[in-house]
Amino acid sequence: MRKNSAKALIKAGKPALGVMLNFPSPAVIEVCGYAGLDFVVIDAEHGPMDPETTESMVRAAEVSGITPLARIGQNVQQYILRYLDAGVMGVQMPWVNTRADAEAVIRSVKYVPVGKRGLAGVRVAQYGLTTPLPQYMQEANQETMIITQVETVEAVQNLPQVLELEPIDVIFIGPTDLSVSMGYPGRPTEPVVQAAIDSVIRQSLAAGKAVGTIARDGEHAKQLIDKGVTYLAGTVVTLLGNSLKQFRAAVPK
Ligand code: 3PY
Ligand code: MG
Repeated sequence: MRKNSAKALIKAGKPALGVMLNFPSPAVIEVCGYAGLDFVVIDAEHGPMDPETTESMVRAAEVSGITPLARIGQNVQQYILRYLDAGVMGVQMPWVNTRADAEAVIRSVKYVPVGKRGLAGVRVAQYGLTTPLPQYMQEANQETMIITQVETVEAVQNLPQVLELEPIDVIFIGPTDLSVSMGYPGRPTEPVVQAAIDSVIRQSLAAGKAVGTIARDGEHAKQLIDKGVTYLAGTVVTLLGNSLKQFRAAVPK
């Protein structure tokens, strides 16, 4: 199986800079890869990408050398499996509120003995043509990434139990949904929401887990790195939209 360079950075304690992409464009993934980003999250929670579209987007990631991950809106083994088999190298699962939710993700993403992922000679296994399946399974368990999201009050409360689970690579804080859950809908910069976010960061780092969240822009990414966040996800629509607005503003109508 291919090496997951974004995972290698995170495991080395170095920042990995990527984007969330919530529309189906292999070409945009190539642009992100050639721009030097470390990972792209194909956002099938908020975007329309099915496993077939995802497979084309994964090919674009492989061509341009960026690690493809998928955010998947249903914590269901058979559903997750088809994205993994298409070639995504990790799963970012939203709404992981309990230890049981987190354990279900692990079962779906990892093969035995860690989990219960179903095995076949699928695309990500190079159709079983290049590497014997037992070796491929070991490599896949090593290279795949698990990112679980904390974005509700319940998830914050249950964080200590989730942090005990070794196969989880990154605890990702979803500031927008957390703001809703805390009673400040759409206002993640409220001090009380920020305090909750900081507390999740501190607890996760203390437990030896990497932390991720949304970076609005490069400056914000640097501030987050200062707090110990190493999985930094911009969003293509925000970065592209802001750049286009600046371009527009340079030549007013
Ligand atoms: C949130 O802010 O709720 C997220 O899920 C970020 O992508
Ligand atoms: Mg969310």
